[in-house]
Amino acid sequence: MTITLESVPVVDVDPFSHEVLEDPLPMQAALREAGPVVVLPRYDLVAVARYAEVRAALADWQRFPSSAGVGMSDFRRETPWRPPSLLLEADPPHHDAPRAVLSAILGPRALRRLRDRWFADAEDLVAGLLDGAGPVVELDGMAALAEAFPLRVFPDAVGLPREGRENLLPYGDHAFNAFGPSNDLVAKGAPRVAELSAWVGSRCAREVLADDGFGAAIWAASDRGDITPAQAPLIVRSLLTAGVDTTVHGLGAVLHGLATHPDAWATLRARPERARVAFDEAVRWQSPVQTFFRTAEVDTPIGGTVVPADRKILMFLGAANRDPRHWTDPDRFDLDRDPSGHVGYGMGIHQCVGQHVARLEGAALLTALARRVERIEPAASPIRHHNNTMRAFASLPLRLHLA
Ligand code: HEM
Ligand code: OVM
Repeated sequence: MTITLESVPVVDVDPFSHEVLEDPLPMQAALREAGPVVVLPRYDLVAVARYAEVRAALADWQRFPSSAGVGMSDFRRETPWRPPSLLLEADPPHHDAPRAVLSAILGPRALRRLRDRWFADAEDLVAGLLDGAGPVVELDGMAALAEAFPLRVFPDAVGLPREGRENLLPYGDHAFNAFGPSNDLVAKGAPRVAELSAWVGSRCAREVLADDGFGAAIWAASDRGDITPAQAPLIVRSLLTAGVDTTVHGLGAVLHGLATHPDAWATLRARPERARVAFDEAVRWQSPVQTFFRTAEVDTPIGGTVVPADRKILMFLGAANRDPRHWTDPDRFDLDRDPSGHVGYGMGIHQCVGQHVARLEGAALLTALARRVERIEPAASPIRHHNNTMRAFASLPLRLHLA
């Protein structure tokens, strides 16, 4: 039996309101409980919040393509705020070559040459904060660690010149807001969009990029004919858009998890090789990227309901990652669980191509901290940063008891 959209549960919630962005968990539970498919009348949207349906839709790029945009805006009817991403906002066959090029450049094999340097950089960052201090150090985990570390290693790895790096976080923040509705968060970013876009665009050129970074490797792929020279700068742009804010808030998530779960910190201290699992569990638990949209290509059933062709579908990755139908004790940050299969990096052909970079940053920073910190606890309540797509922190006050 199939149900039409007219008879699915209606949930009158604005997922992009400040109230929900401050704490999305009650809304996520309500959406999961309402049914496998719900309608959000506020934006006349179809939404999916259960693990099975989110995962299945993400895996079905033929019926749920990305080229109409993975935000609320329908690129078939509205002009995107910037030229679409050649990865995120593309379908096969156009998606294939850019994806293959970035997968090789950001894959585990290619990252091996960065590992030692990033681990040493993390030790150095932590030493700068802790040497000569103690036995107790208070700091803002966002500014001092979660932002400082990616900004120290990632732009260098891309081969970006120093000038203007302070633009990276504001640009990424706006890009992630722009997947949502044109609300106050988008309006807040609007005055700087032209300036930030011009800066990012200028940094994608071959001449400004160091000759040994990810950026140069993308341009080298165009020399080989794997991609065209016209595609290269847009693929560099993907790194500059998706590569910084994501790991900043991923690191914020894992620091928050470890500070609020002393048993998890004890496990990490005893077994620092668990750092990667800790980071992945944090990506499941907080889901730094909360949502992405798809568009139905044809009338397609989801959980027994036919979603009509051309409808935008809001996929709640964060809700799926806490669905009790799939996860045991989903709200618990737990280093003893196997978080694999979570959809915090997506699933299918668009699954995060930068996930090995993100994990390496997580492993490096956590390993350095675990060496020197006996105990970590919240020094005050975290302050959330509201973004239409990211679950983010503005500040994360921490108290570190040195080993
Ligand atoms: C794709 C999350 C880090 C670059 C994605 C997707 C998610 C995601 C959910 C899937 C989008 C979709 O299905 O529509 C995250 C999270 C990160 C992270 C949670 C950190 C914890 C990074 C980093 C980079 C990056 C460090 C770059 C170095 C990309 C790109 C895509 C992508 C280029 C598009 C891939 C494609 O469409 O084939 N990411 N990401 N991400 N991510 Fe990440
Ligand atoms: C991109 C991209 C990929 C993933 C996330 C994202 C702003 C952007 O290719 O530009 O968010």
